Order: sequence, then structure tokens, then C-alpha cells
Amino acid sequence: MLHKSLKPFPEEFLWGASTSAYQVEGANLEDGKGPSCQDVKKVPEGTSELDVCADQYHRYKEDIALMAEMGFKVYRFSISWSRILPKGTGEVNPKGIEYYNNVINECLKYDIIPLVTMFHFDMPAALDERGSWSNPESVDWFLEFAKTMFENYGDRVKYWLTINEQNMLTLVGPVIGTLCIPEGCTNVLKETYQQNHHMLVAQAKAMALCHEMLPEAKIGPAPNIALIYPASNKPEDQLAAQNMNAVRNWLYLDMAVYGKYNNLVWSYLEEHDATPEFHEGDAEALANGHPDFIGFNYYSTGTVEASDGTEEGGGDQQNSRGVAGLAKNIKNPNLMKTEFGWEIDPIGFRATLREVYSRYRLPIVITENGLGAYDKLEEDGSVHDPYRITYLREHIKQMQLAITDGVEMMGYCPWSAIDLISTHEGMKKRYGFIYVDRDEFDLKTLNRFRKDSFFWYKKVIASNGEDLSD
Ligand code: BGP
Repeated sequence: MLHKSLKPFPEEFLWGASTSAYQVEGANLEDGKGPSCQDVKKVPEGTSELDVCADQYHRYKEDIALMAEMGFKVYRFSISWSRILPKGTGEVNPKGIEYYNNVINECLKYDIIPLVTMFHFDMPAALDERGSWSNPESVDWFLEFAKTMFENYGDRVKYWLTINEQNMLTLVGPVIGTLCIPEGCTNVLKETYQQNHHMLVAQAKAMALCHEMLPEAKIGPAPNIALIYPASNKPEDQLAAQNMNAVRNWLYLDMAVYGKYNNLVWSYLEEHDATPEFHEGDAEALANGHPDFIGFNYYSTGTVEASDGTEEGGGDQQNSRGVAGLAKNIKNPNLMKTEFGWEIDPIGFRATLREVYSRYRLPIVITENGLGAYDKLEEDGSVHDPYRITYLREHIKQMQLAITDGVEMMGYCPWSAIDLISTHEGMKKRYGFIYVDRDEFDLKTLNRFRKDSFFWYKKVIASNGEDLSD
């Protein structure tokens, strides 16, 4: 659609950025925190352990002051489950409660709204030992954690996100250090989708609990949503794109919003004897959980052609290899790539926003979007990252076009507020507006430096998205 004029960003638009606890905080076993699955996993060769990260645990005041300097209206961060409940259930760690009280209060001091992710890839290790999400009790574990957060922070936190990228946990869990498949499992697909089912029920119950305990608060899911294109106008490719959209995207949002399994995914699971078992009360719980908004992470679209039945799965969040019988992933020759091989598709961002809004009609907050790159700290303390500015500018432009198309947007939180450790590619893959002085293995000073994108984003926020110039 060609527009004659653009609609402005809404007045109360929430500009900010995101982080997650296990990637940014460090202090992974300090002050009573129990280990999470991220602390006990074997990190990919050549990448840092997750024990220090950006050391935000000790430097949150400085970090939040820098976010305030950029003009953030919102800061999306996650609460580490095992910092609050070191064993996942039972005993609460007062130091953990205190830490997030401090973070929340520090945000509020600068009028920054905390947007809290309840679960971001960091299952307590003690619960992994009890079967993690494969144990039907995991639903209750998660609710206990949710209740503890609502009780302690609900007076000040008005925006909540349930589970970060549940679709990636399900599709590429091993790559990001999650998803444990019990030994001897004979039907991995069924096991995976049973775990996924438990997460869906946990999410629905957490949304209902939030509405019951905190009637003023708003809550939504945070999957990684990316429109999947057909590789050509062959009808077979179009069917493949529908399959992949269903299994990667719509399953998660259909369930969060309508409480129903996507029919294509359900048929696929039936074919593989992999439909999840419903426990008593699950169907009601799924029907009773309603999000107030949709949060989603967007990095790039995908492209597929018809499956030949031999695709092996795997890949990472953006480089999927496809799903046998559903779709074969292929590279899109029309798109550029980041230094880490992820395709860049700002127009696909607009297309994804249009599609999500027309399917679900709920306001949208973008909970991640960004470019991972090798940044360089200059001797004078500057960091020149024009590639990041270009990436974000093009996405913001497309977001404004989507608003003009009639999409209701609440906010935009790129990944990431500050440099942190990537899910599987270490410290060298940086995303932040704030540079952290450390390398993969050399912790250096851990001092903070403002990148060029820091000053640029500050101007973007101050002009409510009007000034995107360098
Ligand atoms: C998302 C995750 C984040 C994050 C980001 C960038 O999938 O929610 O935790 O790290 O992608 O990915 P990566 O770190 O793999 O570059």
C-alpha cells in the first residue's frame, strides 16, 4: 500500500530496549542464587561462560542511568527464576527479591516503565533435575514463581511478558541451552510437544493469575515471530509457507489468544503420533488465559519451498533448516545478511506486523529486534556502529508504515539495551547501544561506553520517531 502521508507514532509510545537476566547480569551464583540450566550447560566452544556477562548485577544503577540518558520510556528485562527461588520451588531468596526491587525502583526513579519477562531461557537447574517442562508439575512450579513475582513486584510492575520465545525453545531448544529430553525417549517429537503443551498451559494460567491478582496490570506472550515467504509462486511452495508459518508462528499466538491448537500443527502432530496429552483442566485453562497485548521478537523473515521429506531440522533462531514433511528452508537471494549470517528484512517486519495484527487484533509491543555485530572500541572511547543505526532506522521506518497501515503499536524494545552474551555465539556478537569493555574471555574493565547508536537512538526517542537522521 502506498501512503500519501504517514501516521505519527502514538504519543505514549514505549521506546526502550531489552535484556535478559542470564545474558546480562552475571553474579550467577552470588547472594543465594541457584544455578539455572544456563549455568550448568556446556557452552559452545570458543564462547564465554555465563558467570559474569555484562556484570549488570553489580552495575544496574549505572546501566539504568544510561538508559535514562537515552530517554527510555520502558526497559524490558527478565527475572531470573533461580535468583528468586534457588531450587525453583519452595524457599524464597530474600536477596534475589531485593535485587529486582532495586532494579524496578531504579527504573521508576527515571520514569522508565519496567516490562518484565517472567521466563527467558533459564530454567532452574534443580527443576531440570526433576524433568523440567516434561514434568506435568512444571505448570504449578511456574505458577508459584509467577505468584511470588506478582506478590512482590505487582504494586509497581504493570506490564508482564510470560515466556520468551517459547517457539524457539521448542524448535531449537538445544542450541540455546534449554529443552531436556529424558534419556531413552523413543518419540522426541511427542516429548517436545508435550513440554510445549505444559508451557502453553503454564502461560495461560499465569495470564489468568495476573488478571486475578493484579487487575490493573497487562500481560502478553513474547514468541519470536517472523513471516515465512514461499520461495516462488508454485502452489506447493505456498502450502509449505503456510505449514512453516503455522508451526513456527501461529501455533503460539493462536494458543495464547484463542486457547486453541492450530489445526495444521495438530494434524502434523497426529501424523507423527506426537499430539500432547491433555491433563485434567488443561482445556479450560487454555481457554481462560487471555493476553492484553502481543509482544514479539522480530529479527528476519524466513523463506521455504516444498518439503522433500528429508529435512533434518536444527539451525538456530533465524537459520532454520526446515521441518521434514512441512517445509524446506532456503536462503532469500533478495536479502542482505548480518556478519553472523542472519538475513535482514525490514519490509518483512512491516509484513509481519500487518499479519499479526490482522489475525489477532491486539496492540503489539516489539520485545526484540536488532543486529549482532563485531563492534570495536576506539582509543577515545567511541564505538562507530553505522550498520546498527541503518538496521534500526530501516525497521523503525517500516514500523511507522505498519502504523499507517492501521496496526496498533504500543512500543519498541530493540535487542539489546547493552552488550551481553549471545545465546550461542558469545560476547563477540554484540547488540547493545552501550558497549561493555570485555572480550570473550578477558574481562578487562567492564566499563560502559556510549556507541554512536546510543546518541542516535536518544534523538529518535526525543523526537518520538520523527528524526531518524544520522
Ligand atoms: C533471541 C533471544 C535473545 C537473544 C537474541 C539474539 O532469540 O530471545 O535471548 O540473545 O535472540 O540472539 P543471539 O544471542 O543468538 O544472537
